[in-house]
Amino acid sequence: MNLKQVLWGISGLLAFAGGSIALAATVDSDSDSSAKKDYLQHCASCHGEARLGGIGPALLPDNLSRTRKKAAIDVISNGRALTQMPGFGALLSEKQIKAVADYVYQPPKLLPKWEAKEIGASRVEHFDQDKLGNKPVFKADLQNLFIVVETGDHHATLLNGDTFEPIHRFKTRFAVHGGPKYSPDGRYVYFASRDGWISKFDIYNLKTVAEVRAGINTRNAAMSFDGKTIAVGNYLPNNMVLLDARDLSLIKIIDAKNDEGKSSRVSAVYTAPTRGSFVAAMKDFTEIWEIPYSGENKFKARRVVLEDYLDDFFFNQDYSLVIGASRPANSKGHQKNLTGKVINLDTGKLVSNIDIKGMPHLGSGITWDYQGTEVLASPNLSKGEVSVIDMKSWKTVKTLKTEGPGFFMRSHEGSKYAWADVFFGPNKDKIHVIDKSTLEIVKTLQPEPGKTAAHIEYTKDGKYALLSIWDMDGAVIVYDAETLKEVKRLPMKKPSGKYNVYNKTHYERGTSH
Ligand code: DHE
Repeated sequence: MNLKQVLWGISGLLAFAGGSIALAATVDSDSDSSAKKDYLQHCASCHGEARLGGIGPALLPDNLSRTRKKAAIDVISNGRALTQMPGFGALLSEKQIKAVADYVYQPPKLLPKWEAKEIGASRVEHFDQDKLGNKPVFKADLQNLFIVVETGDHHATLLNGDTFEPIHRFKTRFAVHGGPKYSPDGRYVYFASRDGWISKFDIYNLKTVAEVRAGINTRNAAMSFDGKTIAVGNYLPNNMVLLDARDLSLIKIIDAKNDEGKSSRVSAVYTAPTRGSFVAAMKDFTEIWEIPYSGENKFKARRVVLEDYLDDFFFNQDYSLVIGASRPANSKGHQKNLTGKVINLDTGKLVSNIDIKGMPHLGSGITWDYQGTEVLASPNLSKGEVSVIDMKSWKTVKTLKTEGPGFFMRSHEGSKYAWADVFFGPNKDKIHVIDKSTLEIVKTLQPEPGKTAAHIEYTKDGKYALLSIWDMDGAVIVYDAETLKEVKRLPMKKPSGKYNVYNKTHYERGTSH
């Protein structure tokens, strides 16, 4: 072990201070540039000397892939509103600020390690869960609660789904992404942040009870059907991390490495409740992996080798098929034109092609019954259309023209409508309402001109649909799902997703799981 490795090891020893982490000193002897000195002097106390994050987010190229350098320079100069990030414009020259930005976009000389030791050291139990009460400290229908993620200032709101009154607002980790996952009884909710933090929140007691950092750059987390295990899919390191849902202690790290020794980023991991397993999508080799969470092969990955890459997918109702957006095996990384494929999850064999071009967002697909068959509707990230596919013949029943590419779709068994947003382009402030029985767009709403309107979630009974106005000065708007009239508007800070306890824990067909 050389000096650098020793120092990386030391940097992984995390000390908790008030729920945030402080990284021990790391020195990279090869680089003593002035930018690095400025970084160590001004940034390291919050972002970690090894740039792995602390009270501020990790500043490694992978973690910054969604932030343009120009925006980063602006944040370093002027600070970030509603966070603890101060501006350094008065302290550092423009040249120094640009050099610090260049520095944080450079890959580190050694890939940071995040193994059992680092995961274990990051874990904290904020409360003794056995000592917390078993009755909610508020009155509401516990099945009709919503968690609303507010990405604007990294908070979440617990919302009463009958009165639409906020019950509690609390801080989350920086940049929570993907759907938070509920325990089967709905008492706990688990959040995953892009920087790898998994936080367990006790809804009954309104407290974050435990946290662990399961990776450095995380995609998402899935909850097992029995509520016992959480699987975390990571880009960095290339692995899946299984955690005990009770205290977030580490069960197992599964390296995403194939037989040839090639390693892959894990695009996403989902639960397949009827199979008692997690299913993970691999970004860098043409495989999907299934990890049973019960039975004799518990936690042993089964590799399903495919012809092409499949990094975003959806399941049929019995979880025997995955319906995915596929990239050819010889393609490199990101590509604009994907094709739809239906794959048998047991054999990895192609069942059917589906006729969707562009970038179908099948992970956001929903299903409903239509004229004696079941159809799947998927938005498209690069084209203004929604595809409706027959799940028996796999033929396209209809392609609906929308006012631009969309991100999310939603419906509910109790509603005759499905909603499709227009997330990208000049019409991002519009949202379409589709009649599920005619497959026609029957209404296009523009709830707040100029501001992105996206992501619907229904109440437990399907009678109301909640929409996000995706803006710092944003809102959650409650619509009567029948009349499509606005019922209430709740101011929120860039609300992204919202998640209804009943719909999620009952795997409602109209929502993501
Ligand atoms: Fe997401 C879910 C991937 C960008 C907001 N997003 C998911 C899931 C995946 C995914 C795999 C399902 C995980 C789950 O819920 O367990 N998202 C990706 C991407 O690959 C992409 C395009 C690029 C990236 O950098 O990751 C991407 N996503 C975004 C955003 O830019 C969004 C709009 C804002 C943000 O928070 O980063 C965004 N993604 C969301 C939301 C969900 C989500 C709100 C949960 C949807 C749900 O209702 O379940």
